[in-house]
Amino acid sequence: EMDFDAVAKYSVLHAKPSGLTLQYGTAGFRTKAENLDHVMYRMGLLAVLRSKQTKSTIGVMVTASHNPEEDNGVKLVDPLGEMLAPSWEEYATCLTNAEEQEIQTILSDVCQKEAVSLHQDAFIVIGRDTRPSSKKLSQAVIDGVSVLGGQYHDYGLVTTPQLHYMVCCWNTQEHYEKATVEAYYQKLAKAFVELTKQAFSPGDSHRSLKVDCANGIGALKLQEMECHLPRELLIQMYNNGTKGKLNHLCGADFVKVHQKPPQGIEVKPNERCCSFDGDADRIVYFYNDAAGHFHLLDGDKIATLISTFLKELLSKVGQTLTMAVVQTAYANGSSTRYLEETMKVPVHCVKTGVKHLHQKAQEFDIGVYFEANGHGTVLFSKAAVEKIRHLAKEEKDNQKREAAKMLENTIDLINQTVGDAISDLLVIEAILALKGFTVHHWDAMYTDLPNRQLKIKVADRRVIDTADAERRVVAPPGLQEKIDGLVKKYKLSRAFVRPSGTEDVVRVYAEADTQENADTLAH
Ligand code: 16G
Ligand code: ZN
Repeated sequence: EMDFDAVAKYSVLHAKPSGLTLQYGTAGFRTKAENLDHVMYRMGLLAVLRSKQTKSTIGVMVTASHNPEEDNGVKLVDPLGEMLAPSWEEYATCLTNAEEQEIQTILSDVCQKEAVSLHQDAFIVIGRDTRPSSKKLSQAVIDGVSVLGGQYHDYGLVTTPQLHYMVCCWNTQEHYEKATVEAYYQKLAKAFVELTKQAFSPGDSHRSLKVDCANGIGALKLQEMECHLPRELLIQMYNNGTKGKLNHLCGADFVKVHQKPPQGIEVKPNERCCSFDGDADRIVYFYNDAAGHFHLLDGDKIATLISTFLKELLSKVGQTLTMAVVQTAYANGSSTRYLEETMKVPVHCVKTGVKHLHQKAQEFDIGVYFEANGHGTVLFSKAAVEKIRHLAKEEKDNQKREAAKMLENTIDLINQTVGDAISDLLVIEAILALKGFTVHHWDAMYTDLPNRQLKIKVADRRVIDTADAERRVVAPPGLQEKIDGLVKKYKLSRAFVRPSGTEDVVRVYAEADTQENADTLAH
């Protein structure tokens, strides 16, 4: 039975500001922190129902990722560490916007529609980023969980991907004892050391990497990770949150959008640098060349590096596992072309948002997915993992067995639940070390087409409807024809518009043979 009196009593303590409506968007709820207390409480309630329904541990993460420090947000994490199912996103929106007296009815409706058995136990794990508002907001989540009799574990300060990983551990029988942040570091460190065994030889000079931590949680957690890593990898952290403001003039989103280095870090020529975002689920690399020109190595470059590495290993192992790369419309045309034509790796394009990429990537033995903004990971099917683990143990041919072992360590180094800046960093550093690549070698795999992104405020962005993985507009009528007409005027050109899922704007993307043409086309 649900204790409706208690629900009502606590709802008053977490009152909804009047007139406020919010939507569970691509990344959960996100807005000014002061408007989120009731949302947190109600997501605590909903998480309990979802946990009872799935008979699994559910996660609640309090963060607004790359958004300004004054913002905050929340998202629910489903049993295997993946994003919340779409039908439940609707319940989340409905519950969040309900007036206090409607809450009970909505909870009852969800229970009925989803056949939630109320006597089932519920277990919720909670995490938060370093925003000043996060602690109090996560306490509101706990209030919601407790009022419906749910049990919980509060992980406190963790990166978003760490929380996703914990949820997955709790729900996989064999692994639930590994549901600690310490076990996460140990697993990654072990895989990294084994994978890079052949890369670092004694007396080697250090491979150094400068990391811009966006003044966020990534700084704390990378510091903890670093204690477990071999000394050959020298990580220097900047924007660690002791001085600067979260995401302010730094972080992966800043670097990607402004195409320049973050503040707070001195970038010497040809030095390898990278930036995390505010909750450490995104990473992009960058460097300045000898002439002082800035080079960005975004999610597309990362996907290319990783899939090239995996493909080489697969061919050494002599296995015909299916592999594909999943991108969005924002992927640079050069990356798609390089993957398809040079690497002969199939590429699929899906709608923006991690859940769409994740879902598509699950269709292959090995699915590499990255958004250009630096969010991504690699998924290995259960069958592929079993096959690779078996070969790593039993294969008689030495070379094949060694390649299988490297694949096995790569699997263990990757956080398959969601994009993870720390795990992705280690995968990239391992591959670069093994290949003896400098950041310049990596960058030279292909040359990005010049591109431009703009955002435009319109009266109602919802009048724009898209199809074909957001690459074509189907409404309002006539708009696509106009875009086609403009695109035709330039070489190597491509452009699309789509309504943002996180901001009240329309986004414009254009690429062309020169920066000037990309800019003109976008404008
Ligand atoms: C969210 C998405 C991200 C996407 C971005 C697009 C998740 C966890 N995050 O941050 O993948 O790139 O939205 O934002 O799905 P937009 O719709 O405003 O362009
Ligand atoms: Zn993020």
